[in-house]
Amino acid sequence: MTVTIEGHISAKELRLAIVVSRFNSFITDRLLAGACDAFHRHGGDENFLTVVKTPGAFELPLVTQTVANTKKHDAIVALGAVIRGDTPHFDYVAAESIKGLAQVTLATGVPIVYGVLTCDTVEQAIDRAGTKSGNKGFEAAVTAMEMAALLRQIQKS
Ligand code: INI
Repeated sequence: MTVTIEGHISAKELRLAIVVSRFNSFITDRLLAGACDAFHRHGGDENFLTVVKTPGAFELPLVTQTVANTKKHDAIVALGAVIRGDTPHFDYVAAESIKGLAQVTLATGVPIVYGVLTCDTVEQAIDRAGTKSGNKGFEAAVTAMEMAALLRQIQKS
């Protein structure tokens, strides 16, 4: 018989950390609001939610790693907004944040969901932070719920 393992989407008893960068805070505040909204709408307990703020997206990997190593959270959502400017800085920050977070999730075994916008324009970022294209923070929090449940299911099976 085939065994199919899938994570359900619920925040009940989920210990969630959200690590969010302050750079481009007019966008990241919206992502944070979306992630918190998802957590509460799916039955999350305020006492199980931790929010940690970093200066920019470049700092997300180290801070997320530090949070993950406390082993106090079932999943972590990393939120940020990297918006292209006139210099190659965008490429370095975007590349390092995704590379670093991918390393942290594999090294710690804690599900880390990448909710960092990488956009060419401010308009694109606005679209993804609660207007035309939904809210990436909300989506990232839902993915974190599924990943936490999925890993738990795999360990139980
Ligand atoms: N940080 C961001 O989160 N988004 C950006 O768009 C950005 N740009 O373009 O400069 C940015 N830079 C700051 C960076 O994350 C670090 O905080 C900084 O370089 C200090 O290490």
